[in-house]
Amino acid sequence: MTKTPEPGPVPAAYDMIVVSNRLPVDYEEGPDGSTGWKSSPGGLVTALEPIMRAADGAWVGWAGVADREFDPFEHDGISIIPVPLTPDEIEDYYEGFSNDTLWPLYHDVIAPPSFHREWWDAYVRVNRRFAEAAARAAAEGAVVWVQDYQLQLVPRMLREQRPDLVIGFFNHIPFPAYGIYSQLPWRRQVLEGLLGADVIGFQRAADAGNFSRAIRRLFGYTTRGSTIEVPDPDGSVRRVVARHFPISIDAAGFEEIARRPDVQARSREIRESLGNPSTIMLGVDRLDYTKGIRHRMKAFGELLRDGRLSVEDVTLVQVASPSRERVETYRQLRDEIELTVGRLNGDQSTLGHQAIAYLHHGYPREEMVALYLAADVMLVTALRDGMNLVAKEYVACRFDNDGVLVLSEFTGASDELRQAVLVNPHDIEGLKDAIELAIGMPHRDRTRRMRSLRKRVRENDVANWSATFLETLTGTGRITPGVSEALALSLDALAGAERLLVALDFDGTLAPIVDRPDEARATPPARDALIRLAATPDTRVAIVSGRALASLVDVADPPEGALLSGSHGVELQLDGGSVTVDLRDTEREHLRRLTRIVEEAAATVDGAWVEFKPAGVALHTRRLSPHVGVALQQDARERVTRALRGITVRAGKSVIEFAVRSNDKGESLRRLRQHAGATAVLYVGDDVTDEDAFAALEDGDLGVKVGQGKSIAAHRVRSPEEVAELLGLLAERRATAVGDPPGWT
Ligand code: GDG
Repeated sequence: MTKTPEPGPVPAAYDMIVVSNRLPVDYEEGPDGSTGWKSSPGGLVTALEPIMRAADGAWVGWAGVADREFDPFEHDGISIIPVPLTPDEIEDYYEGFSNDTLWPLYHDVIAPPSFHREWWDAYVRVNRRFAEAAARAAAEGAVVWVQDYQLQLVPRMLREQRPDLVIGFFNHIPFPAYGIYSQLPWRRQVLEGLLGADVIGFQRAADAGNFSRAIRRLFGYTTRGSTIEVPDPDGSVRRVVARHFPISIDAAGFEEIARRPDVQARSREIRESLGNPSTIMLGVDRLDYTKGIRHRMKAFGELLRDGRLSVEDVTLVQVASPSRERVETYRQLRDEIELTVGRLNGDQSTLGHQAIAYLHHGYPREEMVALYLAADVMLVTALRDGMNLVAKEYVACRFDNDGVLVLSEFTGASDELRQAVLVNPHDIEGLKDAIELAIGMPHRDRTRRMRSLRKRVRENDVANWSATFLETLTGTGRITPGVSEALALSLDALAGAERLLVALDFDGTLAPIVDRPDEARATPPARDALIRLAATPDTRVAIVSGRALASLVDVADPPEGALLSGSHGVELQLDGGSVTVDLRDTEREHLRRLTRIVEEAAATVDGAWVEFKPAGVALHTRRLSPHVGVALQQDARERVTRALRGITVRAGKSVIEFAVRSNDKGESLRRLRQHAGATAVLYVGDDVTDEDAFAALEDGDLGVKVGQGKSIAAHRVRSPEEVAELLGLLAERRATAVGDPPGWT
């Protein structure tokens, strides 16, 4: 325990803030009256610590004790900002609304949720307090990452107070299907609260899907793939990303503990103290009705009763760590479980062998790891679980590649850990068979499965989880060089599509950016791959550019049969020739005036030039120094908005475009998809204007952003050279998937 710190000089403004119900430190009072703060190291803290330190971050949360106000302080290099709660608020907001309304509701009403208006009032009040604390602490443009179901109203409250912030939210528990969610009397308010975020993260794709469906049902907002279009009060549309980011653990940290000789010795000691059974089965859970503890005991009890297992050979160790003991449902659950354990042990144990070793305690992490190492079979039989980290921890500890994981299909972890023995815990017969299978599994099969599970857990560890989330949120981060493994997997899936559309931006994507736009050319390998793709059956290639169509044709030298979209979709060249949008008389007049205004602005600075397009003009500033360019763009924007109404303005890289028609690359991509009759689409782009196209992607499509910058695309590569690599891979795999066309191998 560290001493209670003096309220020290804490910087007033932070660039990165995490907001969660509980702080990463607990306030503790020792028996001798001493007080202090103790780290409560969880996966989240481990993942965020380095990021928080580097970003000079602060953590906003409750200290775990009632009615105590603490000043902000530093703990292990992280600034801590405690938020107080009164005993009534703990009862109504935390134990009530969070743990007796939302928790059971979001876990598919395994237990009946209670709905009380005074609980809701407390939830709103406490959420506001958290939002205000974060708003006070955040620097201009800071990133605020809100955690979990206790704080779903914070994103919107925060955005209202501080529209400058970048706000993320991660939901650690499932998000239920609409039929269940809609029971919540405050269903609209909660969704509105969440939509205040820029990125809303879920554990599974199915959770994100349920969330988007609820948004469509209750608000009728358009959703495209992982993007939700939220109309803002000023008439503009804000894009919110709702996607899955499966959380994980500090895999290397767990393995390190598991390799310690003292921990291994302890694991042998555990085995001996249980009477050296040939099989130790283990369950580790918070004592919670979602975890399926009763189901696993029932299955085990029946296997013993029917003589399929014997207590001489098999022992079940059940760690049930105390949880939410003031909530009535949890008290009842504890009674029921303890009754079951008592009966089962009474019926089945012998003097020398206990059927179940039941432990209602919390243990240090080392002890947990020793238990994982001792367990031949790990039982995770949750009825509903956002992820279940215990499953991943077991795998991470088994550096000996041994041990069998029995895993419920109703955990988020089962989406990734496919080599576990997957079970439906409601099917007791199936569960019994799975337990028998696990106990009797030959060594070779165990090793093969465990190796593959370990690879998965190593690849997606918690650092990867937080980096991926924050990258999506802020658009910055390290991009894996080349085509990442995840992207290669997605390309594989795409290559099998029935009819594929491969659509790409040109400048900065197929072609490196150059000073003179008429000199831009696709890299030779990219062009080669495009030609091969265009010649593959059921595959269409499209180039989607902001350039005027004529200029695009000149520089892109598109392959035979390619579809083209120029001027952000105002001009399309499909199979039957070129289609240019006809302008109405008023639009023509607007275009004439717009052109004059922008030319006048451009004439004030040497090196700027104007590009004429069918429905607009573009002012290029790439030959100017950045600050002169930005000032000129600003000047042009002001001149245009003073003189004309209804003009669409798009800022790109060293270019600002004004159009009298509001077409964008998203609309263009939808036209192209329809024209090609595509069942799946790949879109690759580097510019902000490509975000409209990413937003138009649907489930099963693939978006790849080139380079840094905020993006809703699911994947990234670094440069046009890597785009070429990606296209080469796709061309190869597509050819294999549909069969090589005649004429080339
Ligand atoms: C929620 C979601 C999601 C348990 N007993 C002891 C102990 N533990 C540790 C485990 C594990 C953690 O607690 C439990 O995490 P789970 O993921 O299994 O479950 P929840 O607590 O319900 O967590 C869940 C998670 O959030 C993260 O997003 O996966 O779905 O419900 O790390 O090892 N640790 C120690 N002693 C114990 O006695 N040291």
